[in-house]
Amino acid sequence: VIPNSLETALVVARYGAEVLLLDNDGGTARSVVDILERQNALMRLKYNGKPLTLACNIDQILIVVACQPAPQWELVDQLIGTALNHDIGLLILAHKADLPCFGELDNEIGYYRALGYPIAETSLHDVSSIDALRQRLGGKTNVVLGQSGMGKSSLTDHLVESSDIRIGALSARALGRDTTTVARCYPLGDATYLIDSPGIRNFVPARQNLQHISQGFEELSQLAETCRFSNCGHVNEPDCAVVQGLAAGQISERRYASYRLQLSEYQRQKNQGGGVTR
Ligand SMILES: Nc1nc2c(ncn2[C@@H]2O[C@H](COP(=O)(O)OP(=O)(O)O)[C@@H](O)[C@H]2O)c(=O)[nH]1
Ligand SMILES: [Mg+2]
Repeated sequence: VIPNSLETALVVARYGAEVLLLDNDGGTARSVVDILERQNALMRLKYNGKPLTLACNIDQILIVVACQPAPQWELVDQLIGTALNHDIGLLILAHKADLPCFGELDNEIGYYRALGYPIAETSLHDVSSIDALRQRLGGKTNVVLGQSGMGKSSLTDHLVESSDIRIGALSARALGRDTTTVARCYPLGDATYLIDSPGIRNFVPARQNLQHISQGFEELSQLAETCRFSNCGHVNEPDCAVVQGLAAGQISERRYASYRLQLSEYQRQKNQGGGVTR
């Protein structure tokens, strides 16, 4: 039995060697029951530009988006790409469904739906939507990601408080001074975990090559098959099927702009010689 093992687990999860499972039977002593091999790891950049593990051994990324504050869809695209690159499951949460502006999400959500990504509409004010969400988290280690203000922490609190697990002393406490950067892992029972993430402005997508970027844009990749050059970057190459498809409305302007943004970020990181991580 390791005292304060939740804190230990947070440290270990964060520094990324492995994940500890907690046995919280009885709620007093917490023991480490297993140490897992690291299957995947989500990184963020530290201020010195070095990568730091945010969370590891993730089964499902919950991408939270709401109409308020104004959503940054490029971030949603980036997170979709991250899940696909890591071969981690993804679930897009169209959250705050109770807000009058909710319909403003329709276009983009509809676009993602057409691409085949799973979507759940949730609201803290709609118990059944949270129950349905809980079903989709079962047996998995889930991490909530998304821009600040989308409702990640309140959603996490809600799920934790309404779970059967007596969280009490297990409530994840911030680790010292790092309150804004630490991810917190909450057990929801039945081998289900939920990790709330802090601000992800410095979130580093694991993109080592251009394929990692195009993998996040399936509609673009499909068109790319008929580009003249197999290594076409879809910017100003001749006979580019993507640029033609854009003109023909087969890919949205917004998604294409998002692709271009990732492309330039990737080039910038590469020129700096850092930031590209596994
Ligand atoms: N109307 C509405 N507001 C919500 C909902 N979920 C969260 N919020 C609010 O959104 C704001 C930001 O929530 P927070 O959890 O701090 O977002 P985070 O930055 O993503 O962790 C808070 O004022 C919450 O009360 C919801 O389902 N409906
Ligand atoms: Mg938060």
